[in-house]
Amino acid sequence: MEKVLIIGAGGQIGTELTARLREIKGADNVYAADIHENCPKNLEGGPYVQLNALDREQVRSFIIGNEIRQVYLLAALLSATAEKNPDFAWRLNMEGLFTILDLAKEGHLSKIFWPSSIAVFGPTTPRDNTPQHTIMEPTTVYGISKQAGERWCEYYANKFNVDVRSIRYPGLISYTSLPGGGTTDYAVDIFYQAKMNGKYTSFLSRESRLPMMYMEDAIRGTIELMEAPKDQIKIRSSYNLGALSFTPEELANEIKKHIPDFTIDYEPDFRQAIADSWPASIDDSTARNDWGWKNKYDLSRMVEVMLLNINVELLNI
Ligand code: AKB
Repeated sequence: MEKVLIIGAGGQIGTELTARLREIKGADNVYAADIHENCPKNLEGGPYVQLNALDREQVRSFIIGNEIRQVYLLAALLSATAEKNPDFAWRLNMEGLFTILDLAKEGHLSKIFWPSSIAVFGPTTPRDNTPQHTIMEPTTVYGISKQAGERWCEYYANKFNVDVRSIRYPGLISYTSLPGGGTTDYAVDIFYQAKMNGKYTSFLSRESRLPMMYMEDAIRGTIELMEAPKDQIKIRSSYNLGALSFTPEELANEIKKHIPDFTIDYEPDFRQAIADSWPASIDDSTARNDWGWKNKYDLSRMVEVMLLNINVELLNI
């Protein structure tokens, strides 16, 4: 069993991915890494190491010294936070990637996962059913870093035969940990506010349609992509993955079916411009054809599961 390292394991994707990979591969084979000195509660149950994704030498010596063979590099600043700190966002989102790509090029790693995002698209991209290959002129720091990262992944795959695999994640919705600084975060926040206060003020307008996905689908898709035979992976930049597509108003209406008194109002802020530059829905036929991607959760099932499981105490941790 190849040893796996998840860098940025304490984030929204990382906590669930770590848990699932430990179930599949055995807890001792899956190392969680994050910037915190002590292991966060939700990463207990397997090895944990404090790593700074920007410390190239620290990351290199941990991977080589522990004979890690696969890396999921999740440490990144998301779209809204990145706009507030562009220099750091660019560094964090790019430098760690080169560290990992170089380790794979040198033969230390057999496989890499690196997350991209729908943020690689921009206002000139066709918004509906956005194709795998299309115009990409991102206008956010996050989007620019993800697009550049995609180009480098493809370059290392073509030039040095690096087995790098990637997904352009849409907004991800989950209840086990909170999202951190994205434009799609409203679609998680709304559940906590609905449960605690019965009302929500959305920072996106009522008609802002964005691609979204329930986390269980995202984790399953990520692992299926990583486990697929190498010759099925034809895209080495990043795969479009579609699932849901809804507006804040549509989500609120679905929540009202469970909490009839729930109300929503709208106060768009700087994140509106980011949302306006992104697709409304995604054409994921390439992923479906190449390695069999298929989402399972629709809007009503996702809302049902979220309302059943969210724990408002998570907000105080
Ligand atoms: C964000 O909103 O920044 C992220 C993303 C779509 O990549 N959730």
